[in-house]
Amino acid sequence: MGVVNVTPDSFSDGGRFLDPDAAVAHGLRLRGQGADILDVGGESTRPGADRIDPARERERVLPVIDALAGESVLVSVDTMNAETAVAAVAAGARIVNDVSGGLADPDMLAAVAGTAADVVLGHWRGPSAAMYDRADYADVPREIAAELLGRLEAAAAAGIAPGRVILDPGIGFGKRGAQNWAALRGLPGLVGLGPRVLVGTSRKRFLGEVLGEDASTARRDLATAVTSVLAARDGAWAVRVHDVLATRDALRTAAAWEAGAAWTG
Ligand code: PMM
Repeated sequence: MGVVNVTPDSFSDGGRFLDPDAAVAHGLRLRGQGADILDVGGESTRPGADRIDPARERERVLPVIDALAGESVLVSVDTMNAETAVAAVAAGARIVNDVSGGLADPDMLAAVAGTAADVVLGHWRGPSAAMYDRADYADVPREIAAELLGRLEAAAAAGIAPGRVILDPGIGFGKRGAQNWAALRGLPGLVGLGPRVLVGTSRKRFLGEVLGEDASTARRDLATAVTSVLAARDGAWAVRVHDVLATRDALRTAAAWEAGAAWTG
């Protein structure tokens, strides 16, 4: 899954693709590099970010989704707003990616249920502006799994069958440093719950902490590729990344390693 952020303020690529044509061109480039899904978002979720007006969010994402879906791209919309989700599906998105797992907008799950879209439910403990206040865990993987199971049940109660759900441990959301590594170590358990699992480590702060805080974005892309390969090895259905080429190369290399003598290219 390649990231297309149509925002002025996302932490690693804010402002680069605010113009719809630039965003579409970027998305098509990512598809050419091997992305199977493009995740289009109009609201930054970086720590401390303020919420934006949903109408402004739709102005940003709908033309980009429309154009990419018109090029037969499988598009997801990264939104916590039910109205934006419904409008995005009408514009051609086939996955609603809600990092809040349907908690930020009480109308989200019912809105998604009324569409044919699949839904990503992320592990989340509160809005970006305050997300670290609730980063208290006795057992990180167990609590993530329990809370995501709760969201899966809420989705089912709203009319979304489990087969339409993709779970996401929400790396960086309400988790500090080592809590993110604990969440990743818990991936096999999360995968064991049944639904597909999506993992997003791309360029996040916890990678910078491992590499040294002054690590360049390019070095975080290398660390992203490594963590994405390990997530895939542990059963992740998809990985969400900014640098598709690096992760695609890493995944191919790992697949050749796995294939051994059966490798055919
Ligand atoms: N991370 C960001 C945004 N959206 N969606 C999912 N499903 N999982 C994530 O980990 C995730 C996400 C972080 O923001 P960015 O777009 O600036 O990288």
